Amino acid sequence: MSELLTRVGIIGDPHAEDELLEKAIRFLRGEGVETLFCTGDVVTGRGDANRCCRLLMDNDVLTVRGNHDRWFFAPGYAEMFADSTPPDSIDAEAYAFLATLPLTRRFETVRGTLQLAHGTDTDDMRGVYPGDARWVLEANPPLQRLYAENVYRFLVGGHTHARMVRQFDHLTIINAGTLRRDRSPGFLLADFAAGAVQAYLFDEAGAIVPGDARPMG
Ligand SMILES: [Mn+2]
Repeated sequence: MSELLTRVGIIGDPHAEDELLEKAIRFLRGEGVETLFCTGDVVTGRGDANRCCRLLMDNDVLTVRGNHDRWFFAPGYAEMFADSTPPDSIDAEAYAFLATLPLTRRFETVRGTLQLAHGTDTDDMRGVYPGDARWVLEANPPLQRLYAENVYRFLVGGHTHARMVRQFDHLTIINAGTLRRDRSPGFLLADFAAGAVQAYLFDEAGAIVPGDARPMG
């Protein structure tokens, strides 16, 4: 049996922000964090997506595929967004990395089983927002399924770019937000032994400052 996870660095949708991704990884490593997660959407953004892939590969960041990483391989992606990642900017190794990202990954923490996904379970377009009311949550089939199956104690997801820790009885959803410069970039350090999630934010100068600390429930 593999070791149970205790402290995990969680990086939300990078969207090609290679400089902030490098800073986040370096900071978390400096804090002694061994396990790093990334919720995907590596491509689409103004920075260097190829370098983001390189950073994720070289630092063994456990990454899942986002909808943008899926669209990258679809016809018409290059014209889909003003900041679509140019396909010819991605080298062969990064291309293979993006092409083989899993949709979800399962881990065991000291506090229970965890799913890493981009959206909610295998639906990479379905996020849970901090303000989702009961009727919205009830109309979210993958969330209802995860809740009913009761296999996972934690869902670490991205997609919404909205940083949050939200608990539904036996299921806690953790979202690290995004690294996009135009969307309050930041990341999380989740301590499953202590039961706390610490946010870190990038200020306007790109320096890392502590944000809220939230209990996991
Ligand atoms: Mn995204």
